[in-house]
Amino acid sequence: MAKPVIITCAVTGGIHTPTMSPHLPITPQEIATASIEAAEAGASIIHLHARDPETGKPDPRPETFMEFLPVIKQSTDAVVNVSTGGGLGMTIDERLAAATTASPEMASLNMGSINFGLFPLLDKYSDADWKHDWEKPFLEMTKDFIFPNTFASIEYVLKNLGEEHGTKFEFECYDLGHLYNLAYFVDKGLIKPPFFIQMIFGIMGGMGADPDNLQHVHNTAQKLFGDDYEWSVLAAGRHQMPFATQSAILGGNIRVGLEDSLYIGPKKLATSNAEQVLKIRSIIENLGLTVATPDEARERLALKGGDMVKF
Ligand code: KMH
Ligand code: ZN
Repeated sequence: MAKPVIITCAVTGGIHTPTMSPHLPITPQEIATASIEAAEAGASIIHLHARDPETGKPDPRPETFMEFLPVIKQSTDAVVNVSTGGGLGMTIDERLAAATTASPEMASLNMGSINFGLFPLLDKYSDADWKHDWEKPFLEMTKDFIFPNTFASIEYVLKNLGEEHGTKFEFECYDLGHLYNLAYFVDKGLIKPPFFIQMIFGIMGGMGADPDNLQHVHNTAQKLFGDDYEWSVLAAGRHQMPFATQSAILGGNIRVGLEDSLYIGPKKLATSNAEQVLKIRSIIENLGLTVATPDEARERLALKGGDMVKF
């Protein structure tokens, strides 16, 4: 029988800016509410970044995370996943600070360095549109920017967060080579099964959103890791729902949320994260599949448990 589908919802991220959607959660209260609604809609994992409440800029400060992490924990049973990707331009220690403070059940870990190009988004807006001064320069600088995730920094996170805190990872793979980077750390014994691979499509600088790419990455993961892993798919923008559906059909898990796409349909902004969760949930259930509960996700991913976190 097909395994229940684990839905991750990434509620705000560090890619989109406040001008792009009035529905993007910014303040701790908005992030908490969006997370609780997404969990109620069927997400078993909530992937979290923080933002400066005044400007909406990605914010690495543990104290900002601590304004919403306990609220989410007290109101839902969902697995809390703290990003170590942070916001483009942060140092590795800034990116790690919230997760090492909160000691969550899960955290993201980006498995290779890539050009991370957000600058094409600039074409959609004119100078009069920007709500905050930082938005335009932030998008512009990504034309000459590498998102650094070296072997040394990956090892640093595996040791200082994985080994020290028992936190398990959402391994973010934007390219085929990132699976081989992961395999290196598996061979070294620094990553132990079962591990959770997030295959990412449609980020400029990473793999394009072509269904053949998804099939090939999955085939490669199968050869490298056999039964040792769980896998999930996210695709950016308009590719979000089709790729999530393809993953569910192939036996994988899925990620949605406003971090990955601001839309619910062609030219139609999603009004909440829960709207996207409900949409993919309905597709999953119409395919004759079921949605995993947080405890099913915990068991399959061998997580330490919601009572072992520091928030
Ligand atoms: N923004 C996604 C493309 C992270 O937070 O570590 C990947 C991501 C990175 O979620
Ligand atoms: Zn993220």
